[in-house]
Amino acid sequence: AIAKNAETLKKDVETVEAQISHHVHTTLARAPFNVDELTMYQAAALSVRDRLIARWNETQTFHTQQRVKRVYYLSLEFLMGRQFDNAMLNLGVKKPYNDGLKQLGFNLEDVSDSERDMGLGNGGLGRLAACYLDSLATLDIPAFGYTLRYQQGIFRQIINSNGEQVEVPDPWLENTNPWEIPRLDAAVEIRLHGEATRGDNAKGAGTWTGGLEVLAVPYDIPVPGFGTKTTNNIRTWSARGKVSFDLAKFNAGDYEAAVREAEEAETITRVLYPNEASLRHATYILVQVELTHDFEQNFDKGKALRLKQQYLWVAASLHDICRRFRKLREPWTAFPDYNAIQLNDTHPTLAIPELMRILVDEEGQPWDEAWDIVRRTFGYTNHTGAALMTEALERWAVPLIEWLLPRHMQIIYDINAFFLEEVEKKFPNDRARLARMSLIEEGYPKMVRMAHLAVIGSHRVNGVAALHSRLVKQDLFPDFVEMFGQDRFTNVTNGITARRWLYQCNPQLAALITQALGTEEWILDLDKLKGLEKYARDKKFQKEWASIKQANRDRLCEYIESTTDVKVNRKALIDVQVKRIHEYKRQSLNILGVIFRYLTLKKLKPEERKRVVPRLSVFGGKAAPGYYMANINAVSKTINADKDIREHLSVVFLADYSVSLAEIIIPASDLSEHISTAGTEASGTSNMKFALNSGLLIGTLDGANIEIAEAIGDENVFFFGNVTEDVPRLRRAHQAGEAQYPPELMEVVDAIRSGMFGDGGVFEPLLNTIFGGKDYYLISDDFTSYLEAQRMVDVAFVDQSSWVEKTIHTTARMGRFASDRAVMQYADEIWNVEPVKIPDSA
Ligand code: 26Y
Repeated sequence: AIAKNAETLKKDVETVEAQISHHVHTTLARAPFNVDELTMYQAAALSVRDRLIARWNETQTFHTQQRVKRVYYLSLEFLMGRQFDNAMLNLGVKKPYNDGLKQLGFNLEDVSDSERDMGLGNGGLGRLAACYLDSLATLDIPAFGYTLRYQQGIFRQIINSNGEQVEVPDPWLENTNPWEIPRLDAAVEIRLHGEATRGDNAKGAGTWTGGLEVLAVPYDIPVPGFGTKTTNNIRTWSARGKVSFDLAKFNAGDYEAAVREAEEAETITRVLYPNEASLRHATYILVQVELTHDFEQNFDKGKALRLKQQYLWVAASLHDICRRFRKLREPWTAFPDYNAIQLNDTHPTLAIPELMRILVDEEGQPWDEAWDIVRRTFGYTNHTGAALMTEALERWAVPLIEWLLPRHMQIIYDINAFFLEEVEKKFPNDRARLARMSLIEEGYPKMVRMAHLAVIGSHRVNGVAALHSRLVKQDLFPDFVEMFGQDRFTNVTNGITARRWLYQCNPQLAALITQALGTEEWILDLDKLKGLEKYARDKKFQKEWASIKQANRDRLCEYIESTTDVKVNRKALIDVQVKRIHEYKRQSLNILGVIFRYLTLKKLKPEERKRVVPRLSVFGGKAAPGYYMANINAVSKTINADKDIREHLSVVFLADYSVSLAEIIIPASDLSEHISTAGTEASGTSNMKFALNSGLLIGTLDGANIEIAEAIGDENVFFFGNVTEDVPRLRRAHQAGEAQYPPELMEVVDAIRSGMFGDGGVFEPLLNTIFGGKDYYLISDDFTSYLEAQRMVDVAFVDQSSWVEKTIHTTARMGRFASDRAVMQYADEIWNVEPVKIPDSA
């Protein structure tokens, strides 16, 4: 058998070599002496793509033939990271590619490094969508992801000499993208602006004509499941002008007008918006926009563009879904039997009035039947962690929607009118309730509350962790719970794919786990990690486990030393906080804690310092443009320059955090920080990735931290801080000027004011919110217990054997945080879809 395997491998390697050479010579038109790593990457990627396309075709054909129910995951973000390594692993061909490339004189890892991340997302929400697509394919669930093909993904982050973030464009498509298949023939026409009419009766068909038509062109990205033939699809839409068809303008000689219109259309998918906070900052200029009505109004140009993005995406996707449905020749009432559409937050909520428009205006369905179809089709996932702040919910100005989508505004008004009639029936004479629940918020201008529209247009609304789902009901939509009952609201705790976040990013640990369990089954059934428990106290196993962590630490340290000028102690406890930089995530609490540690170390004699566990504090993350973050770099500058302390404490900020960088950082971490103010982080997903990779957590009782501790044991998590229930009272105390500031915090503030970290200007905004303002995120209230938890970490780390035991238990108990579990829960409880195995002969 072994000889046979060797024979098969040899054949596979030869095939790989031949396929790569073929692409080098033909597709890329390179002579053999003119091949660099980038070319090699492109050729190898194209050959993997060929394999994917074959499977993709079989999958799509089979799904169509079998008339299966499909899931459509509508997400404005898919933070996929790199595809090459992941695709090879999911297809089970990494070994022959490794050997084949070696034969050709190349090293697989170096070749892989030529790939640019697919950064089509901001953070948690986008990465979650990517994990779910991996699980959907792996579980053989027929699914499509729908999103936009941004020419510029999330900006690249550079840190300037003042320690500030500079944003530069991310031209990820520059070298062409081997993972996508352009479908120029399948473009969809999308109308914007124009004139709308209502039907003759209250629920009759309306019309929408005129305005501007733009094209949405699909580019497909195959998503292979792990160890299965199923290859699903992410369809990304790219906006194009219709200029090539608009010969009238060309013939009239008005070339410039024709081109300008096309360029304006293409602007729609030029860039991914860096997040909601940036919309509040004044980074987008106000411009005058002419309305189709006889008055003019100022719109924020950025907001108008974002609404155009949302509509183009949603309209093109629904057009696609409906076209597929029409081929089945079923009545429209059967639509929800074939289609489950999941709204990833409120960004695709326009899909609700758009499907109403298609059904009522174009397909002649009665309004009430159409509304029933809509509700049975959609599910809505809320990710708004700041659940105590309803302002965080998405709202659009009525005049803006009227201007861009006049027919949809009418439909939204009508949905609202009929909905409020129902509310009135159930709760007579309750004007305040009607105002609270209305889809329209009164004011100048009036605003459409997208979350309310998403709730009433869906059959299920879910939060993303147990605590969060409770807050969604209590704080966000209590009136809707009373109206529709508890059953419409549910929880699906987030999950992560162990394929990327262990098997791929931590191959050594994966190999040890496989060896210990005697099987690779854990990759598909993460609960199997439980089998590691029995080795938790086994000295030999502990040693192997710890040496893998050290290897991963070394790798991160090498990365740090090659990208920054910081020299690090390789035996230091690596303490990591990597995530988007946001006030509520409290990187500030961490950096103030680092200062306190520094002050403490300074007070010790050199021989006393030697007894303190050495630390390397690693920060990373992108901030909304205009958000201050330079204080982290000010602190790191002072501490890293201090010769007495260097060995005991160093602080680095790693620029341009991304999925690929996460794959290096996470396996190396001993401790990671998930320290948001209680009730503000909807779930968090990196907490799961760190724990799965045998890192311990320090955190607040927030988001999924709580459930992680339930699973792995309280004794293995360093919890601190106030709980959600206490947050309102503490905030009131600050507002009333009755808050107490702990002495440790005052000591840190004195050090900052003394000029220890530069002139201190970079700390002013932070100190202002804590002292001048109302300390909304309760830094001062949680500071003492944060320091206490960090002391517990030091104590625990000294006893290495017991620390390693904790980390083994942690990994062993993370099974329930698999995205496979989460996706199965969506499939059973929300989508009502079944796995469909693609036969080998298909
Ligand atoms: C309105 C628009 C500009 C917008 C764009 C992106 C609004 C929100 C977002 C992104 C939100 C997000 O990433 N939320 C995170 O979702 C994760 C997955 O559920 C959670 O783990 C995390 O706690 C939450 O902050």
